[in-house]
Amino acid sequence: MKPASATPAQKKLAAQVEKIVGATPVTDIHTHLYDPAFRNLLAWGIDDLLTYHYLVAESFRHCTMPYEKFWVLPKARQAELIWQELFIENSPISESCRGVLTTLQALGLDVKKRDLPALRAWFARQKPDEHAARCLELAGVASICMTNSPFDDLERPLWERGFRRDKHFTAALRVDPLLVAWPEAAPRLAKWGYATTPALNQKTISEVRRFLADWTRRIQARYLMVSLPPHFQYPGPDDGAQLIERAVLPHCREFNLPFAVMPGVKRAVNPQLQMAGDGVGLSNLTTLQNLCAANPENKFLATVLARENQHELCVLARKFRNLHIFGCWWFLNVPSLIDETTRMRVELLGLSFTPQHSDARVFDQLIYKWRHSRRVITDVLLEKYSDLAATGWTVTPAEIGRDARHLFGGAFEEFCRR
Ligand code: HDL
Ligand code: ZN
Repeated sequence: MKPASATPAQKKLAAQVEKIVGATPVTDIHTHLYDPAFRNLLAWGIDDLLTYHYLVAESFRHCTMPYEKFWVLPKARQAELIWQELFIENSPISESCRGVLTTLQALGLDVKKRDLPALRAWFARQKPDEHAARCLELAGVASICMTNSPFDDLERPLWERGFRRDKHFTAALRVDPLLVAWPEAAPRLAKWGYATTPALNQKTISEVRRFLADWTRRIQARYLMVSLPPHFQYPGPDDGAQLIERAVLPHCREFNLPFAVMPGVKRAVNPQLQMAGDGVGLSNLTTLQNLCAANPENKFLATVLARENQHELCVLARKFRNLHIFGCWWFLNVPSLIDETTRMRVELLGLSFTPQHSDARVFDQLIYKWRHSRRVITDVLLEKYSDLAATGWTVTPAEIGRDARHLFGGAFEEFCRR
């Protein structure tokens, strides 16, 4: 809608949607952030922002330095290299670069000086807890779901010791090693006291369930989550499919937890990029269809990594009420694809989905990831409400608020409570 030609009613609706959606707090259902108790795992500040693996990948499009030479540099030097390549020698026009600038501007910093030392000095003066609270406020985020893996040697000991939880942080039990690398996972569980063997006999299956139950209780998991390669098949004879069928799904039914599946990742397509080296592949979503159809008592959350899988994912959500789709994940988390995906989802699913999660790894990123997504979601909602108004159906501010709360975590909470 062109503002110049907008009628008074259209201008009033636009102002209402802007204000209400802009002020609706978000439940961020998938991030890689940590409760402040994980102090040494919590990434924040300018050097973590600049060395985010998205920017590492983009900087190697220009940088000719040998990968191994880059990886041995101190983080601050890596950040300086990335700043030089992506911000000084080339305009910071990509979504990841723009995000850094959105965040710095929101924090009240002057980016036009292009003064990295000054930016560093500012962050050095910030107190972590106060800074985190400011980021939550500026991002409009009320609750953050972490990604918690018992297989992470840095994270596991703190959970085993126990700590006082911060009320803003919930947990999700990440089980990739169990499902995509069982032969390596089995001896680790055995070392932790679970009588597991690589052979998936009944004893092993019941011990895997005990492992899942112990960790679900320990972290108070909201859901279980796995990312899957494009070719993953269910049902199937593979260890992963067997463990899903005989351990994960019965566990999720027993604890009434959703199982989040995220197909489409090709891990380490360029291992020299380390965490930045993963790629994307077109998934066979018949796997997800089979999961939903064969397990009507289970609840499934799903997001996909390939743009080309998004339409089929939407149609699957229309077929299965035990499927709740969410987010514009990773390589899809760019304005053009958030717009395309959210528009398609609203047109096919109404409001019965969760349009976004941040996937943030650096605390400050919450600001840009949510400001950029909120902008797109607001514009899509306004257009759809305007279409309704053209039929004579005028949404009320209360209804706009209800819809926004639904999209920003309400639908997810409702799905989890079922
Ligand atoms: O597997 C995942 O949860 C992905 O989100 C990866 O962590 C990926 O590295 C990422 O950070 N994407 O945004
Ligand atoms: Zn993630």
